[in-house]
Amino acid sequence: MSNSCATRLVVVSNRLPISLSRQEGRWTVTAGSGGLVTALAPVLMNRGGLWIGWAGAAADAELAPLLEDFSRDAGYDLRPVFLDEKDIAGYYHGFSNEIVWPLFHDLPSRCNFQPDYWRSYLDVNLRFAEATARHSRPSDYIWVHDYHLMHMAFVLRNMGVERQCGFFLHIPFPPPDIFLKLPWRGKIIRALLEYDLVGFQTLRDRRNFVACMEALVPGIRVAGRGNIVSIAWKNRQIRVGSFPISIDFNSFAGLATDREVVRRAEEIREALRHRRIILGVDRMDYTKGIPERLRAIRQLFLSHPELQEKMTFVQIAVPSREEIPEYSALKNEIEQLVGEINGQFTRPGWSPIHYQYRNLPRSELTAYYRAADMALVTPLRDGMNLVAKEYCAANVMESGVLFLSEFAGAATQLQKVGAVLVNPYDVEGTAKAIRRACFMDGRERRARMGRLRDSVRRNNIYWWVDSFLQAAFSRHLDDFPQETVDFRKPAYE
Ligand code: ADQ
Repeated sequence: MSNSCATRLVVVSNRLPISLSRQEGRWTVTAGSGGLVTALAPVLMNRGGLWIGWAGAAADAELAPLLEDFSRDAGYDLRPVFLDEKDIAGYYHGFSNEIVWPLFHDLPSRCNFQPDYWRSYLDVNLRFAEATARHSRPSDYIWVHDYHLMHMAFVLRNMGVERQCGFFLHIPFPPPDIFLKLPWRGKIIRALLEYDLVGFQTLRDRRNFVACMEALVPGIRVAGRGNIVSIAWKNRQIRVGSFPISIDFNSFAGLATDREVVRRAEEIREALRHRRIILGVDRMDYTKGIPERLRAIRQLFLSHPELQEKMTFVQIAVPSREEIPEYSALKNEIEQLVGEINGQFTRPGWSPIHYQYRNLPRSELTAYYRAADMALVTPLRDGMNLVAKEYCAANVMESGVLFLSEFAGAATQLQKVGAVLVNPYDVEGTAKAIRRACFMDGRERRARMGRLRDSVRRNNIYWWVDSFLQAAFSRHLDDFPQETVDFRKPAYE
């Protein structure tokens, strides 16, 4: 493997890839477990790279030695950015999650356009830029993640710090008629143009971004077609592309064949008396379409009473952003709907809906994926949606059916290979699609799931990192020295 690439990767994201917990009055640090960490850690580890982000609630003095210990074991460095409660309220809950999140998910009526939030966003982006300037060197490649830090490259350049900078947006980018509602629209678009490469989940997002830019920035020129286009602006070339994110396929598929997970999946099926299981797994968020999905389930049992007692819908929701009033209102709405539907249909020994509001360990979640006959992934709008891909990876028996919202980024890739597309707003249509799938021939189900799994296996998280880095500075993952494992080789399949 080539050792020729001298570029060090510096990842910047809102949160560091760790989780902090306090036990008996002392903080402990463990590695984070998300897909982004799994994909980027080997690259960082083998280059001695760096990750910059907010560490969570611990104080500066307590944190430093913990991060040093973690870095020694992980093989890459962590540098914290410190945020206080005011920052979290204004920049994180405020600008990021009460303005950008709803607006970019096409829900402007949920936005709270408070001017103070914008000032806090700029202030925190400045602090991230200062930390990046302090800890990076000119030859580094800075890869900034997500909507919390859209302004960072702009601030860096204003500080006179020259670095190659790439940005990836994990959520959708809205069309001009939505984006133009943002009071700070011109500033955000111009700030994004300070990156050298801007990556989106889908072609649609990239096109929306280009359309907004054309509406707001006079004098730009767009050249090229296909996945990556080039933009000429003020003597600079900016590249803009689509890079659909994915999961560590082998890790999910491997876990699904683990003896404990197989046993647990069987236990779940037995507990639900071997009825067909339809599964929903989401962060508790109004973009995920959970109430609409529950109404589709109610419609299914109303229109097809013969399916009552034959199927159970399991909804697992992980708590999220509970400090924001919209999220606690959503939780109440969902709990009320679950109560109503269960009250309407429950019979001795059968409840139509099993609802869990908690974070599950990865192995337990995988057991549910394995046990489920169908997955209902029906967000109203989603950048990608990793649950859809995780369900396919864990469906090692290749007998499951994936229902996927046409408004999830994942639909762009998965509709062609076997996902059943639904419009989440169409409660009757979704109920009909579920009923049709109940009678889907076993061969068709296996053919669809086989194709879905092939697609996710090929276009996995390592492929995603590789495509972005290749577009960023013509490097493949293979160009990073790799000493321990070849993480792209299937370990067992
Ligand atoms: P999210 O909005 O968080 O991500 P998603 O892509 O579905 O959405 O990822 C959710 C993750 O949470 C999955 O990995 C899933 O396993 C996990 N999860 C869900 N419920 C859980 C539970 N009860 N217990 C434990 N884990 C649970 C944002 C964007 C997406 C984009 C991703 C990645 O909104 O569109 O796909 O980033 O770019």
